[in-house]
Amino acid sequence: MKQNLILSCLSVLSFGLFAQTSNTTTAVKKPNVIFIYADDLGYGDLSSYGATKLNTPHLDKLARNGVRFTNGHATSATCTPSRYALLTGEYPWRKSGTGILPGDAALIIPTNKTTLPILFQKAGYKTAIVGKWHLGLGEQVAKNWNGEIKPGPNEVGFDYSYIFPATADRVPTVFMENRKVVALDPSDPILVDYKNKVGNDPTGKEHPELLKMKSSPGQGHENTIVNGIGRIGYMSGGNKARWVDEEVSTTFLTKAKEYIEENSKSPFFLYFTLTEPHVPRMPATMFKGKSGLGYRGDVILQLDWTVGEIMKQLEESGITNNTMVIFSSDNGAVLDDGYQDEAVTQLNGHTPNGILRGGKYSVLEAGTRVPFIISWPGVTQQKVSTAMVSQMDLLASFSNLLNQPIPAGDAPDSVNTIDAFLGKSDIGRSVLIKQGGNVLGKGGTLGIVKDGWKFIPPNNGSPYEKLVDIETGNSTDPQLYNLNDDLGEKYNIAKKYPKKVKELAKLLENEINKS
Ligand code: NG6
Ligand code: CA
Repeated sequence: MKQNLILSCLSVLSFGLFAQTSNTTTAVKKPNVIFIYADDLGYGDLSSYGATKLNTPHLDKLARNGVRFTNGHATSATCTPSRYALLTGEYPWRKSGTGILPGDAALIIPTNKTTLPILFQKAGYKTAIVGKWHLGLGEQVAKNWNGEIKPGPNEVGFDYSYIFPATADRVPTVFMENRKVVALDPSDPILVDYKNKVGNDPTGKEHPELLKMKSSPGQGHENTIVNGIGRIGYMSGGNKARWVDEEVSTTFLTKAKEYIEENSKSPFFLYFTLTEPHVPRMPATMFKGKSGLGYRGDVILQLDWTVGEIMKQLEESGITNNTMVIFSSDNGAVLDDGYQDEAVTQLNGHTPNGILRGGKYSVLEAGTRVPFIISWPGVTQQKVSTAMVSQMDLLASFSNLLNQPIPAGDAPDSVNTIDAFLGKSDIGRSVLIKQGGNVLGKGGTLGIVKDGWKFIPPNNGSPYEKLVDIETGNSTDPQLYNLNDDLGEKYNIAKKYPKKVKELAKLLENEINKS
């Protein structure tokens, strides 16, 4: 009781604080912060980013009211490493084991370092994750899914978690609330295995006739069938706990809205990580067929609607003006990523990655340059910003904004770019390293950008990922592009500018050796 009183006094005291940003000193309130993370949404997938075949009014409104970045980045071209960097402020390639994780992986986020949510906790915030996790759970691969599983999100800074463990195409296809599977019947325990079949559930390989959405050949989505969809990995039991894909997104939305409503009186940080438009794309029934572009288009419309519902909730809770909403994606777009869902055949001229070259998995721009929007009414400028910003820099930037120092050694690669994030400056990072990947999560070519010049060192990786029909950016030749004039990376000018090549090659090497 006494403690509660002290805590509430403290939070009243800390409600108004002075934050010193790099160029300006401004008195700011502690805003609520909602980070909305799309999964595999490309640079050209929103109408505010030039899409003409899809209309995304809610995200467009957010972009109009805030800062829309044209040079905003995930660190990596796949999910796990981008999310690792966002939460830890460390380039993922500094640490092994940060590639795309299977659904039974152990937690890869250190529990003794400052993470983005821990920073918020220290600044007096309540914190939550609702949505896709994909950073591993527990201490080891072999684990009992029927009891408490830790460490996980609750051990790395989230007071509350309502997640699914990995990706929607991976078992176990269940929700977890604060370390436990939701709606688990103890008499029907869950078993998960990524190597050998467990239990008697039919697999997509043995029974393709049971599938409501066919898997693409050779992409591995042909193991246990859940809700008529073949998954990566094998699972048995937990029948009442298994999700219905059509309800995944609305479940997360409901949980996020509840969280906002319940915490509207205290500053909170909500990490709201949607699965759209990652495979398997299975929109809520009311969105099926709405876009005319197949389910990939439909789930993007649903994603946009979801953002609108969150904005409505902020209005209803009376906290619109004191809430910063950040929207981005963990990597670029892919069409056929494992299921025959008409993403390719119903594309109708839509360009998911806009004018960018490559796509998900690629070190070329479309791998990591993504939609990035920040809106905080009355504080962020209303503008389009060309500042180079990275999701990894949110940690150091919030450290600055909230006047909450980061202990030495933590978040080593995160740079304070708060003025760029708020639209007060057009100068973001000068240097950024980008990480490609391959379809199995291995490898990952690094490229470097400095002041608009981009260099990709020569390497022996495959130049083309046939399974997903995407150029990777790998080449045995050194590649140099001037993104200021050639955002589509059409002209390799390495031969013309050997000095630039040398400078960037050295810089990349130095950055890599820093760890
Ligand atoms: C790949 C999967 C792909 C998708 C991806 C993860 C194959 C051939 N492809 O390994 O379907 O699940 O991993 O996507 O297995 S991510 O956005 O979460 O990184
Ligand atoms: Ca992703």
